[in-house]
Amino acid sequence: MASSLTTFTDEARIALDTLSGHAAGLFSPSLRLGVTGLSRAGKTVFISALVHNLIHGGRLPLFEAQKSGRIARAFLEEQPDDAVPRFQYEDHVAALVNDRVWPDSTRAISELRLTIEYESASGWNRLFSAGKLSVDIVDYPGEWLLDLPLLGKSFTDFSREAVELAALPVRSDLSQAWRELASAVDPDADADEMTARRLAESFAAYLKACKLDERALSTLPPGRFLMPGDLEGSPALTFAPLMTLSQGRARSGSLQAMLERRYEAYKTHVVKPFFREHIARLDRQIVLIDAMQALNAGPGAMADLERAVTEILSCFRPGRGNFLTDFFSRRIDRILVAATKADHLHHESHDRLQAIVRRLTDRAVARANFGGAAVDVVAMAAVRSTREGTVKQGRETLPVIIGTPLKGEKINGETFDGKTETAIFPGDLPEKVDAVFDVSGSAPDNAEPAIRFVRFRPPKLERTAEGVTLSLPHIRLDRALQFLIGDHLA
Ligand SMILES: Nc1nc2c(ncn2[C@@H]2O[C@H](COP(=O)(O)OP(=O)(O)OP(=O)(O)O)[C@@H](O)[C@H]2O)c(=O)[nH]1
Ligand SMILES: [Mg+2]
Repeated sequence: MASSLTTFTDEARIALDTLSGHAAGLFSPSLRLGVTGLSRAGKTVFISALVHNLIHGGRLPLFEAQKSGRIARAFLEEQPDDAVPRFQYEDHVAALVNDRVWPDSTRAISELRLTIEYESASGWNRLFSAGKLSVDIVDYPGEWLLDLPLLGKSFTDFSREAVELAALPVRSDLSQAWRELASAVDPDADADEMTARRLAESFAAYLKACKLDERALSTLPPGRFLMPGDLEGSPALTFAPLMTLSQGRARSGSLQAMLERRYEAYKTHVVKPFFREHIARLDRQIVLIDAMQALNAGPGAMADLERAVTEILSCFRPGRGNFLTDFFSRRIDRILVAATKADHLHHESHDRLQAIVRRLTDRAVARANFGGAAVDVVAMAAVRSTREGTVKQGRETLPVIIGTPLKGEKINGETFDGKTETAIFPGDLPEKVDAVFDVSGSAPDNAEPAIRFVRFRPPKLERTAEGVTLSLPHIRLDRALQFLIGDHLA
């Protein structure tokens, strides 16, 4: 009798919670939008440009609600999560608009609430909805996401995989110092803090080296070794995989036992809470990729990028039987894979870039154990730093892009001062998509890059006759917005 009573109250409480959650949802519907990508992919610039364009009524012809004049107002509100740092929108926009410099790198999670007041397109919805949507935008490093697969791996699995990957030809030179150190370590020796620290530091140095520009290799876990956030130096980060493992269970008090415990602590105190508190609550997700850098580095780097996208996708919408499924409280129903920085190409190449991203994403979707969500791709520039023109060369007319290269950028031996505008012929992307994925084919990794890549300063914003600054120019940001939130403003 007593036990059925408890069951009843429990159930009632859950039902009540659901009901009140529902009611709260009715009065102020909200949508959690995750923005991720590996470091320097363009997350901060994307969020700043998205918010700036919505608040300032930017030109967004492909964003239906804006185009049809149904958006009354968009403004920032206090975010719902008190423990998460706020996305410093004002600072980032000031850098972009006033100083014409790119915002500083951000190394942790942050959040911003943007509320949109709109008029529904259908009379029925107008009657029943408040015409208000709060979008909670969450910016977090892709490096942290790539940690999720660790939840399903023991310290032994983790060590074995790390050792295998480190020995691959693409990584063996970078990992040599760590491998030498690790092979001299006896897992059964007494636990020693200094040994643990030396191993962790050496392993982290190897992971960092993989990220160097010319290698352009994607990330390996543990993600916090590259992006420690506020955990730098803590015991949960002072571990490393072991080269040799003792047979059976590690002796209590041994080095292996210590590292194993810390690896488990990393999972418990870092990976799990991050997943539960942030990823599991998302409704929509955009994954930013720097396809241009990978394209320039060759088919090997493209294959590596494809692997990273595969891993990222399989974290979001795990298929049945995956250990991650249990953690999700909501279901992500739309994912956009976006290649940013398309303003480095002439518009004739934008569709080609999009076709390349589509191919990469299709292959990743097919390989990931993945079900259910709608996936789309876009080639865009959240902030367009160039305009287009043509240059006559002999009889030929070449399409060029015009912008102000950053101070110190070089092209053909010329070094730029950060003030002078320059026209650059960026080169074309190959018409045939296959060519950029063909590892065996004609294009070796050290071939001349397809695109001439110069980094430009953010654009100078036009002002109206009344002196009002216009919103930040972009390429296809509106298409991204339509896919990510458009249906919630219908
Ligand atoms: N031309 C152009 N460059 C861009 C664009 N978006 C990003 N960039 C460049 O890419 C760099 C990185 O962009 P961020 O937005 O800071 O990237 P992030 O993903 O937030 O990087 P972390 O905070 O370091 O993880 C910028 O400093 C710009 O140089 C864009 O739309 N156009
Ligand atoms: Mg950032």
